Amino acid sequence: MSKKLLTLCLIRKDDQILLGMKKRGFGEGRWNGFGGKVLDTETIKEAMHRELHEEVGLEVQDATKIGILEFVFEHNTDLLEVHIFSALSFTGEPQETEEMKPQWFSINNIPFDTMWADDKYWFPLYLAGKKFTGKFLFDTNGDTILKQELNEVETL
Ligand code: 6OG
Repeated sequence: MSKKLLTLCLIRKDDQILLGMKKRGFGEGRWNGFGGKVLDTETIKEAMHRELHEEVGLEVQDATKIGILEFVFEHNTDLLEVHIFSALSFTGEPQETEEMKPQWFSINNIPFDTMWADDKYWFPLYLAGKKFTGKFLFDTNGDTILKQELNEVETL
């Protein structure tokens, strides 16, 4: 297995959360938080800030790590370790970029049907202010979860 580190940042304002429609590449056609691969030259947190700026033009000051999830796809030797951050304030205006089209969603109306299948399991923990770790095995095309494990944790 070769491990790849990625980031994912979720921004919440009152009862709304900001998601982006991925316009190209991995996860195209799905709503998700903002993030991407951690470069060799940066820390995970630096990558989170860089990706947030590149994908939606925002800066956050108060991001805290809330989860670490591992994803594996059947017949694939990559293990994606995604570090998930939550922020409650930001500066800048959400901007559509080549990669993402941002939109605010009510936390009561999150578009799980057009998101990665794992999200419906861990979003309730995120929205309840909990921290978590988990592992998901997907089928080859990423539509179906074959095996999963999700745990609430005190610290990460
Ligand atoms: P780029 O390839 O665009 O980064 N990501 C996932 N997010 C969720 N919710 N579920 C998954 O299940 C995911 N796999 C990857 C991490 C990809 C972005 O997508 C996230 C990154 O933010 C399989 O550089």
